[in-house]
Amino acid sequence: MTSSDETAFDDSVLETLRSRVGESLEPSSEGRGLRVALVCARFNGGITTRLLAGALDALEQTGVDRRDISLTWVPGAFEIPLAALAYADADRPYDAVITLGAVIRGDTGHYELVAGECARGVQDVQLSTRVPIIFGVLTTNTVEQALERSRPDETNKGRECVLSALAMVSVLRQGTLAPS
Ligand code: INI
Repeated sequence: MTSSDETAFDDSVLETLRSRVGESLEPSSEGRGLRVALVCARFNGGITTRLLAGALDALEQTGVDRRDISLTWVPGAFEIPLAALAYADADRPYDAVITLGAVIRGDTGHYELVAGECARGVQDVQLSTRVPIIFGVLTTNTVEQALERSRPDETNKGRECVLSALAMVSVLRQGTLAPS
């Protein structure tokens, strides 16, 4: 979910904040030269393909070359972390992995298990490999909410995930956070 108008980041405060710290590591949305992997669940595919379309549009707009994008389809959200790990610890790891799925409470008795284990697995992979693994798995109460968060516009969760991926790759390459 994106910030609301009331709580969104206000760029005009950045200059002042920069002047009050020794180092300010700030995200970029430049995708040129980056290799990005997408892991997309087939379960609730009517929703996940909308997320994927939003992500692919954003990758193109931010300059990521089509040949630098790899896409893997997995059965459901529960399988996402394993595929993300395979990308993140490959011989030539991807710069970021974007995971896309939809877990809808109404559909399942084991909503908490599927959604919770997917989130835990994604976090485990990024902390153990240091490769940003972006959580683009919708967890909603209804199909309507999932449709709302996968609209083909600026609010599309898949699009938001691409910007998060580029942001994390860029800050992890700067200043104190850059690998020595
Ligand atoms: N997988 C999802 O991606 N979303 C769901 O809502 C869902 N439900 O409702 O159960 C779901 N289940 C499948 C699960 O992710 C695994 O693929 C399956 O359990 C096999 O391991």
